[in-house]
Amino acid sequence: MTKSSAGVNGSKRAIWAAGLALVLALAAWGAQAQSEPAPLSLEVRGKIARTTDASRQTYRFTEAQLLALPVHAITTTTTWTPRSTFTGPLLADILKTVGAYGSQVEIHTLDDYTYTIPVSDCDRYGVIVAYSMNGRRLKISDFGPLFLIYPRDAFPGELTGASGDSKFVWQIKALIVK
Ligand SMILES: Nc1nc2c(c(=O)[nH]1)N[C@H]1C(S)=C(S)[C@@H](COP(=O)(O)O)O[C@H]1N2
Ligand SMILES: [Mo]
Repeated sequence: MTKSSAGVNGSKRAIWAAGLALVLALAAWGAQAQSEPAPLSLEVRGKIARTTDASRQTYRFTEAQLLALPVHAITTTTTWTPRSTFTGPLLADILKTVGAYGSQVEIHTLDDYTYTIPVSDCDRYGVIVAYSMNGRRLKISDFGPLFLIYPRDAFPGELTGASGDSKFVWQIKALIVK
């Protein structure tokens, strides 16, 4: 090999190495972004006695506030997940925090699904607003950031089938108390 061709090969290798490093860095960054749990937040409006905004319409929970509520667990199968342990605050504690005085809760999601449940489900089933499944925070692509969980395995007659499934609302962003 002559001196000049070694120099050309060397700089080609350097360009390849730089390209490879860039591709690896982008792949690592992509994997990191994907594994990041979605930040938690929740807006509650409607028949509520306490609010956090200037116009007194909305109680906006921050991630810190949601994580500060007592943590409850429900272990159950759902139509979409094998038997798993879900954790998060009781819906009842969220409603208590905002001073909710209605009888229904209309749930709104990031994918614009809307479903209304009776407040009485809180007492009957101990419904939780889960942010974790088996100790891992729910990603938006995996029912997160917040997933309404009922103890389906404990009430198979009432909570399985199409009418039960519709209560398992994921990607929750807001609650309207009616
Ligand atoms: N965020 C969100 N949650 C949801 C839904 C939805 O479209 N978006 N569909 C609900 C309804 S009506 C049913 S029956 C079940 C079933 O949803 P799937 O058929 O899309 O799996 O999820 C419930 N939870
Ligand atoms: Mo449904």
